[in-house]
Amino acid sequence: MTEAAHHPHPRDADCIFCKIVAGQIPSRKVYEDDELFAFHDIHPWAPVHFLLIPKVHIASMAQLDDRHAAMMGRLMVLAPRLALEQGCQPYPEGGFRIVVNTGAHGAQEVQHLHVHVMGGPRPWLRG
Ligand code: DGP
Repeated sequence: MTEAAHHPHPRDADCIFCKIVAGQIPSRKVYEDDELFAFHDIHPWAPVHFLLIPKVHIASMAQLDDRHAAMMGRLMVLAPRLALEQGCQPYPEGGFRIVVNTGAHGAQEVQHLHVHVMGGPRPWLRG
């Protein structure tokens, strides 16, 4: 069996978000459980801007399959709760924007699936 098969969260040694999950690169953590990790974006576009990621290395949305459905479902259910905890104002006057850049045409820069959660009063820097 490979090392990855033994590891609870297979990592890509060169992946910056895997290093953040492992604590090898510091981040401002928002949330962590056995499968998911969230931290503030280093270049925020909005008053609230954090990234919600699976701990396991998945390069992008394009690599998802049925085995990931429960985890991605948990991620999407968690996002609104964290958004409020981080200072997004309640729906419908407040709310938030969720963006998942995927691939070159999707303007994805970091090749570890990440869900941007942005909110807070406008105007925003971008988005
Ligand atoms: P994108 O792949 O285009 O969806 O954007 C990647 C985002 O990741 C971008 O908004 C900046 C953020 N980012 C990149 N490197 C780091 C880092 O080392 N720490 C943190 N906290 N955020 C990062």
